[in-house]
Parts: sequence; structure tokens; C-alpha cells
Amino acid sequence: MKKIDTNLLSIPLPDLARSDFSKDFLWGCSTSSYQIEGATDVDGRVESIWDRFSAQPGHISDGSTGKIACDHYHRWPEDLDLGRALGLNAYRFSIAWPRIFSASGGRANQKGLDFYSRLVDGMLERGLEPWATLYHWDLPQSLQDQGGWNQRETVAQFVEFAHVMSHHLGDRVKNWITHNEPWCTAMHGNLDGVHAPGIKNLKIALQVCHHVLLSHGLAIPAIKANVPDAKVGIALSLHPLQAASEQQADVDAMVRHDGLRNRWFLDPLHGRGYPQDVWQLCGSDVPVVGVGDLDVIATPTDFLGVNYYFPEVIANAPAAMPLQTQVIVMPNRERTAFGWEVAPESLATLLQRIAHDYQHAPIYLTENGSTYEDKVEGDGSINDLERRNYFIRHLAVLRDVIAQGVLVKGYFAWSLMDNFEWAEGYRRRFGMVYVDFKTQKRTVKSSGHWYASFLQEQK
Ligand code: IFM
Repeated sequence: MKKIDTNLLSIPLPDLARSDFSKDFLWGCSTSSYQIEGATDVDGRVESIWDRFSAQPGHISDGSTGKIACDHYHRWPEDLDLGRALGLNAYRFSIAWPRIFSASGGRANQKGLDFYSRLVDGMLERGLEPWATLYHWDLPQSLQDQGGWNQRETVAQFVEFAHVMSHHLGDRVKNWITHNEPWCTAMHGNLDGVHAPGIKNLKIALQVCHHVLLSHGLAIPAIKANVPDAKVGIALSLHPLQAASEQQADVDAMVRHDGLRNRWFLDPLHGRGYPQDVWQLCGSDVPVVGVGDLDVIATPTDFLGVNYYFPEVIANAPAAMPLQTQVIVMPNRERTAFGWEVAPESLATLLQRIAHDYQHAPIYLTENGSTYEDKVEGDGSINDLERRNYFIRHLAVLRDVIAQGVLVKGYFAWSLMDNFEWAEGYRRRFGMVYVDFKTQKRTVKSSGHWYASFLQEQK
């Protein structure tokens, strides 16, 4: 077990109070279906791409799958109780598409609909405003077998899914996120292949990306037709970037990297089309874009979800095609157990950039969090001071950015509880609540106790 770095813990913590934020600020935690639900073969749920991918040797570092995960499908009342005990007023969850549809064109699965209906009722009973994400990476395998997001037909299937879910839950769910982190869907799933479905092909990755964005744009009116007072947005994983040196080659590399990491999403969503610098570099790998697609993608949203974890340092790398860029791991920087740089001040850079360059709709921090080597003490407690400090430091920056005029209306910590961290399996814990995956016992960590006391201060 890694020892806690006492230098890191001695970083002075800013003063922070809930009253520093507006009274109507949303305080939540985020989760996602495949990472917590388990129960992958009950009540008509069909196979997802993550069931298939994680069952294949070599894909998940600890050889695990999401088959049981946190067994949230059965234990959700206890989990929502924990959310209430932390003092949250909002809860972000995602809907497993494979619980709802078994095949294209088929009827929606009533048992799947009922599960999410019960879950949403459970949130409302506990004072948690439901924030539903439609796609957090668990595509039905049957759709992948027909080409998945690389096929334009999947867009229509997604819009049908959005229609069915908003029709079914829209009387109670008013906040809808179409997609979580389309960069990961496209690039981890289809370029580096570390996520399901494990493809490594730039052309497919870019086409997937286009179809995901298109499906987002088409889902907005589908949701609003069912829920006229819905607020609809998308959650992007965005990274502030730094050049590895002041040399022009590195600065130019950073701009190119930004083109695919950030602007490839922000630009078309804001009516600017795909960034031409990256488009040119991708040559014949660029996606097929239908007439009118870019207008659809630019359909106005009610908010932008920003998932912020870490900044990146970029250098010129002529051999790395197509962008000729490389992410550099700078020495002597504070990092989480994942190796992700801890840089609260970069959150300010990111939010100011979005506000300045793009966004007039409100922003919600839809994910922010960290993984450390949690140790269960003899008395059963988990003293995760590094994670607690991570939250305090990021929230202090958020407060200051809001004071400078950036419109941010809510914060969702990732995550309520430890869960299946994709290719890392259960080795990486992000929760405010510790999960013993052998017994399914939940224990609130110090970070969770801190969040609860912080939120209690003023309701
Ligand atoms: O666990 C993931 C989540 O599913 C998407 N955003 C990043 C988190 C931490 O890696």
C-alpha cells in the first residue's frame, strides 16, 4: 500500500464554505450504469459491449467485469440513502440501454423501464434531483454487431432510446445528458482500443464521433417533445493543455492536440463545424458528414456538462500520426494514483476558456474526482485525506471562477462510491463511499464525511 505523501497533505487548504456558493447551486455525485449496477443478466437485460469486451482476456487489468460491480441494481435504496446522508440535492446516473432494448426495432423492455422508474422515484423521495445520462458507454452488443456507432443507423436507434426514456421518465426527470464523454466513446473505444469495443482505427473513431454528436443533436428535440420543460445538454471530458516548452514546434503541437481533444467537440457543438487544422491532418480518415448534420449537431443546449480531471502537457512528435503530438509526463508534479496530474488551478483556465470562447449556456461540473490507494484502518475507517483535499482545492477554484463571472450552476463529484473503473477494473477507487466488493459493504470515507459536513452548513 502506498504511504500517504505527507508533503502533499501539508499543502495549505483554502477556506471553503457552502455559503460561498449560491443557494440554488446543485451538489451531487455522479455514477454510471455499467460501473455500478451489476445484475447484467436479469430482467431482460441483454449483452452490452462492455460485457463482451471485459470477458475477453487481457482487456481489464485485474481480469474483472461489471457482472456484479456494486450490485446497485438490487442495493439502490441503500445507495440513494447514502446520497441523502451525504446531503446531496442532486444525483447523476446513467441508463443502461441494454436494459431497455434487446434489438433494433424491438419493443422496450418493461422491466428495464420499471427499474429506472423506481430508481427515479427513490431519488425524489430522498430530495435528490435526478440527472439522467442516456449514454455512458454501454451500447447493446447487438447494435455493435451491426457496426455500432460507426453505422449511421445507430443514430436513429439512439434517438428512439432517448424518446422512450424521456416519454417514460420525463414527468419526473427534467435534466438530461445525451452523452457522457464522446471523446472516450470514440477514441478509447475505436482508436487506442482500450475501451469496448476495442477497435483501433482512426477512420472508424472519427466516424463514431460524428454519429455520436449527430445523435446528441437529434435527441434534443426528441426529449423536448416529451418533456417541454426539460434541460438537455452533453457532458464533455475537457483538458486544459500546456506546451512542453516555449519552442514553436511544441506550441503548434499543443494547438493540434487541442484540435482533437477539445475543439473537435466544442466547435461543432457551437456551430463552427470541425476544426479545419485537424481535419486537414486526418486526410482520408475524416468522417462522412451528411448535408445538414452540422446544423443538427449545433442544436442549442440548455447547459454544458464539463468533466474535469487533469491537464496535459504536449510536445511535438513528428512520428506520431496523424497529429504528430505526444503527451509528456512532467516530473515533480503532484499526481493521483492513476498518474493524473492534480491541478486545481487548471480548472479555472478551462472554465474561463469555455466561457470566453464558446459558452453562454450555464456550465455544470458533471464529473471531478480522484483515485488514491485507499487503506481500510483497523477500526474500519478509510482516511482518504488526499481525496478530501482534492475536492476542497477544486471547489475553492470553482468558487473563485464563479465569482469572476463564469456561470457554473452545479458540481457533481465522481463518484458516489467505488466502482468498476473500465480497463482498470476494481483497482482504481474514485468513491466517497468505499465498497468492499467481496461483501458489498459500503463505508463512507473521510472525503464523504467531509462532503456531508460541508453540505450541512447551510441548506
Ligand atoms: O470512471 C470514469 C467515468 O466513467 C467517466 N469519466 C472519468 C471517470 C474516471 O476515470
